[in-house]
Amino acid sequence: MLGFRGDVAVITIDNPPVNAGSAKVRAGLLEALGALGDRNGIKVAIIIGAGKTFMAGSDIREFGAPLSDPQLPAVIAAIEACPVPVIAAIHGAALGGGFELALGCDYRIAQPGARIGLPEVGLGLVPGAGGTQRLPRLVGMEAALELVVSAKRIDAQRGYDLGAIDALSDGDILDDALAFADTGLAKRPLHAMAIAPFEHAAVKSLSAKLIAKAKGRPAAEKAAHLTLQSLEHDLRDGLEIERAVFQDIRITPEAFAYRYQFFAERQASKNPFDAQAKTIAAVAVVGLGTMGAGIAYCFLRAGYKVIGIEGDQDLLDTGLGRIDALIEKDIAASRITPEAAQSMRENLLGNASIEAAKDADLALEAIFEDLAVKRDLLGRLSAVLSPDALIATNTSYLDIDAMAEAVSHPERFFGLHFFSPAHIMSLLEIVSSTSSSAGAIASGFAIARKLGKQPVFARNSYGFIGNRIYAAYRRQAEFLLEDGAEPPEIDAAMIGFGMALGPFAVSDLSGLDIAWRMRQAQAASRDPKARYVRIADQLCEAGRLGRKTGAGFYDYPNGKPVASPIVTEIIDAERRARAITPRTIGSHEIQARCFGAMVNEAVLLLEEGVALRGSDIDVVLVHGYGFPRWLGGPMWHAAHMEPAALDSAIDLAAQAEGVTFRRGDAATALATLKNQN
Ligand code: T1G
Repeated sequence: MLGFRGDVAVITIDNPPVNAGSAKVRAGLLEALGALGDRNGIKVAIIIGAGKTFMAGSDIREFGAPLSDPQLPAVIAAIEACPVPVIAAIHGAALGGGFELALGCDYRIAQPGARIGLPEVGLGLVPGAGGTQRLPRLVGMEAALELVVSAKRIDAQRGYDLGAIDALSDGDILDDALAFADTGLAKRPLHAMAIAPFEHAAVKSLSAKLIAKAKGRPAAEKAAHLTLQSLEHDLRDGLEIERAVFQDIRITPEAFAYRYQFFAERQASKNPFDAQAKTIAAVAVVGLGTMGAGIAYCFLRAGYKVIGIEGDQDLLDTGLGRIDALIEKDIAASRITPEAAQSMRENLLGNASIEAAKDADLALEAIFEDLAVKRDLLGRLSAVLSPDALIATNTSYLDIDAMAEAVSHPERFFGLHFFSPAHIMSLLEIVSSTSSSAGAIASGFAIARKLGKQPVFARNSYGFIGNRIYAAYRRQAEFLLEDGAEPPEIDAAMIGFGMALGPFAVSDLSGLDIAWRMRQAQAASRDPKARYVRIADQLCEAGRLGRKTGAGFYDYPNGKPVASPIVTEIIDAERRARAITPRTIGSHEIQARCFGAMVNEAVLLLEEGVALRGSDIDVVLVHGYGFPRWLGGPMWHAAHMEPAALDSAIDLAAQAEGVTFRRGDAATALATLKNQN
């Protein structure tokens, strides 16, 4: 949309909700720029976004198919060719192609909190419209590399400090851009700028560090190379090389998987019920252990009032100390300002009695994972709270229908399953009991949004979505132990698959006792015919609970994990007791069996209605369990595997489990995903 304010042209991008740079937007921009040439007396042009943001980037939905003209580089070239200086007036976000469009302008003015950056590598892409070529000319090679390869977003204030933003606007962005336009601007295209001199060795090591941090993914490597290469080409050649790399990489399976996850996250974030969320201002968190303190901190950071409750004064003091330590840590890391910390402290009350919860809009329990203890607390809590206050449990696997029986007005009770560490992990399972109301679940989704968490809806099931799939994966890893593989081999194979950590390293990190308690709780109902591995139980009985006790599946002589002869002896003894002749098991079989176990459990969760959709399961596994994002998630990866390879993986896992897997309707579930772009 082209308008005029005196001798200033104002071009407005208007494509709700985030002004994604669709084909229509690109055509509109080109038309508006073309019209400028026919208009006399115009001395400056401003490009601005309508609604809440400048331009969120190119339209990701277009990347799976041939891109229609005009493509973004052509629009940016038209900006650089525009006879008058062009100002990008940025509010909200200028990301990816949005930021590249702004880099094509002669000047950039922004609101200090506006977000800028090149997130492409985080989508398995490289910037495709000049980001790797223009940014080094503006901010220097090191800062450009950091932004391109890390895909991180920065606020415009930081952009201003780096030289990417010319002026900051603390008022109306258009008014301030008009004022800026009146300061005698001249054309200043970036292609005329040279890249400031830099220390080559330092830049090369920075590049290597950034690529390693991105797990060496192809997009990170290519983006780093393109950025470094900007030094060797004039801008025109560099742009052509960059565009060619972008066109190739955007249709790779990895890029498809990343885009799938992007949209899966947003779909999972939508409240599945059409109901009003309750307004929540004050939250009582009962139980301030590691999890409870982290959860309380999440609520404080999001601006809620928090009543921290523990069983006695000592426990309360310790719990409040944990919260304070989290505040101090974030101040030290400049993640929060001292002023924000102060208001958090003012919003935090501690009390050793659950009576203090009486005015809370939501009470959340994060106490010991024992059903009887939780039921007792929930009964007492529901008597203290007002009848319309919500009650949530942070249990990670216990039966929330059994808990709901202890709650008066059980429709207000639901699960808010945080992942440890609660203040860092993004995933939040919103769990419905059979009596949870739509309003309670809607409130859970509203809380997740305010906490900046990634919500996924789940119905009640042992372990909900994530822990149930992870338990199947861990069982399979333990079968592999009995069959002949060693912990380091299994962990290495699963890291080779792409998991952030191997299953035994995870057990040692999170503590073997958590799963041990889960198994003990299940003992009575366990299928006697099902294969059951006792190795982990024996480690727990021997006090080897993981890193926190200095030993688990591994020894930690100097804090580093090493294979343990004690564990080897326990494994050998179990093999003998089972009359299993250990055999060498290759990484391919390890990966296939572990993956097959995950997929089978995932499909069963869909069949049972515990998960609403396969993509939700993928969001859970990527956000909560370190499943490689570049594979999209277990369901997406399964949907795109060779069918024979998938069948073999599930069959291998089933044979090892010793029961016939209810394979579930894998074909339907996976076919649905396969057709998603
Ligand atoms: N393309 C298409 N749809 C998009 C989109 C995009 N770039 N960004 C958001 N949406 C949709 C999203 O799916 C959702 O749809 C709705 O907009 C609101 O999004 C050539 C190659 C800007 C910070 O990576 O980070 O440019 O669910 O819920 O919380 O070099 O959207 O409502 O149907 O996230 O207010 C680079 C991605 C692209 C930025 C706003 N850009 N977007 O957050 O809203 S690649 C990005 C975001 C590129 C060039 C390269 C966020 C946001 P629906 P939302 P939000």
